[in-house]
Amino acid sequence: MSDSHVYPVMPSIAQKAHADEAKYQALYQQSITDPEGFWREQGQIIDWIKPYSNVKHTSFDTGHVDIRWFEDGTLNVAANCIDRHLKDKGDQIALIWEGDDPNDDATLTYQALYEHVGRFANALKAQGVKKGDVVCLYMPMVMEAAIAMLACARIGAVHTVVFGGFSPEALAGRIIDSNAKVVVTADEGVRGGRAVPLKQNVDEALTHPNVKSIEKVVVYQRTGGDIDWHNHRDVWWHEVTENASVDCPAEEMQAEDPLFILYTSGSTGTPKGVLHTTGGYLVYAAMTFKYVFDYQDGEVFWCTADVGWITGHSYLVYGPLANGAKTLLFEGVPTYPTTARMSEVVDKHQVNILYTAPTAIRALMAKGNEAVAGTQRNSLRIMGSVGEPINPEAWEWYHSTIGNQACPIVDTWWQTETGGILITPLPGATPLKPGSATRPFFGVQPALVDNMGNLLDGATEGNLVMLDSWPGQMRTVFGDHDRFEQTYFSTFKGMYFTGDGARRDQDGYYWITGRVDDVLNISGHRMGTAEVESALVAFNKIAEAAIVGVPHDIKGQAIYAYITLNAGEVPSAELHKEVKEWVRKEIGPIATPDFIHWTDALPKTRSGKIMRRILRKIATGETGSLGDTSTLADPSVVDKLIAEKESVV
Ligand code: 6R9
Repeated sequence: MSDSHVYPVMPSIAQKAHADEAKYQALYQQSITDPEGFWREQGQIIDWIKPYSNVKHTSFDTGHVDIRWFEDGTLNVAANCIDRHLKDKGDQIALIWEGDDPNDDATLTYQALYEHVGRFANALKAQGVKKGDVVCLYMPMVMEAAIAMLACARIGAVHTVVFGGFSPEALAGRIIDSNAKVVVTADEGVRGGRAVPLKQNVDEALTHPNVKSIEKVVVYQRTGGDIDWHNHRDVWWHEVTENASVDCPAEEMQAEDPLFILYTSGSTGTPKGVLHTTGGYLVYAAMTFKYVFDYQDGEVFWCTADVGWITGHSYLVYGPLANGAKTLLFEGVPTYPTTARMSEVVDKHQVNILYTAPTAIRALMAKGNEAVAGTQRNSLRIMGSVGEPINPEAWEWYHSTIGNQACPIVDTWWQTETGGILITPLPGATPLKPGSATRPFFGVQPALVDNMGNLLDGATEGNLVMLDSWPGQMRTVFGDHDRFEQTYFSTFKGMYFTGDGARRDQDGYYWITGRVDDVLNISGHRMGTAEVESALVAFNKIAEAAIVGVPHDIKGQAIYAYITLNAGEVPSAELHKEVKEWVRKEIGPIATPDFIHWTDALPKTRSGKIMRRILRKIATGETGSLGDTSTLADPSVVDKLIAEKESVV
């Protein structure tokens, strides 16, 4: 990479930043040579009820994976995100809400947030929720989503947020696995001018024969649209909070008590319940928020992610509020009602820090200057990117067009499993290279290994692993510790395997190349090929299916589905539609196949394994480099597939 592509640190940013280069180097060194001492100090970024004496107790040894941080300390997350700011910031804004309709907005001060959370926490208790119970949140992007998360944290209940775009079937699966006692939802959500039937989806999910744990459904009235009502089970948010006391003591939690479960897709099986705990998660979310976004008192921070994803947990709610920040929650989509909506919101609320995803940036870039029409965006100081690799063109456009060439871009690499950002620039410390997530955050030890697990030195490419733990790391797969070990610690012994590949350049910068397992990244959303395949084969006309990802200009990746029908069924435009509808219903719109390739036979080895490598090449048209096909049970299927590709839509 030539120097012309390096953006040096801006002196104006470095001057007042929480960390400049010298400080980054010093703190990073300390964090690696003396992790105990480093985190003992940094753990003070939050308030503890009972101070910790043990800092780090972690093992990545297969068979004995055990991760504990600040183990003997106690604290409450909601008290850290709200109560401790009341004295100095009670009348300052905590939450800014921007509705789907540009005329709808609202704010809550820290004092008002305290009251709302207290009331809802008491309401949850009155509905029978106790410390340790799981509460499922299936919410639109309204302030009540954040309030409900914090109310759970306040009383020691474990929340599991399910993205409002998931289907009743997917919601049911998560309720069953987590054994949730209560669902909190809204009558309808609103996105891009359209209503999303959340309550109806909950009703449908709860008819699933294996959903047995739900006792109550709390419904927030967002639109007043028509919904079915079940008197024995359903209660209105406004009714249960009406007479509830504001006063709700914050439960004293152990550092390793669960805070939340968040389901995410992997390369095999059903989505995994990623479990995060209380102390380490909050320390890590708070600290990364402060340093990565260089948050300065009074600034407005806008993370465009939905609360249904980890980014919404760590950088819409917990990280910002733990720092006493002003955090903006947006109900809508970046291009509604106008292409310039994102820029308009930046101007309207004078956003200082904007955190969004490459897929949104590429969608706006495709519209050119329309995306900034009539806006200034002069309030912006720092911009971030997350969710997938950002291509240098999109980076440059984001930098010049949205950011007026005035803002450093932090390309933050991390995962649901990591709880917070692991590889990232720091605005006041790191020279930027468009397309590179750059260097590790404090306490993070990335490494690259070959397929045998040998550590690779210097400028090279390989599988991205972590050699040691950090406080925000997931602790287990909910209810299945073996699966946790199998998934993350068995591929390369003694190391956490991320599932991503990466390149490291001569300056030690990391360039994430994407997943090396069977996980797709569609518009920054993770989707396991196995998950989509099992939804497809559950359709009564489908015999077999294989999914691969193909490059897509805006979404990053698109879903290409190879489908074999049952005997007697014939492909048709009608069936094409039916199949897509089916997947939307089974998982949700984000899993809908973009291309369907009807075929009679998939390329299989003699032992019956589908050779995805070949399917990937055929789907992307790289048929000149198919590699060895001699191990196929029937090599002639390859020519057939190539010929069929002509008619794929
Ligand atoms: C936070 C989040 C995790 C996967 C991860 C990787 C991809 C995320 C990235 C990135 C390149 C970045 N990913 N950030 N790839 N550069 N800055 O997205 O969590 O939904 O669990 O996805 O997303 O492939 O493994 P999650």
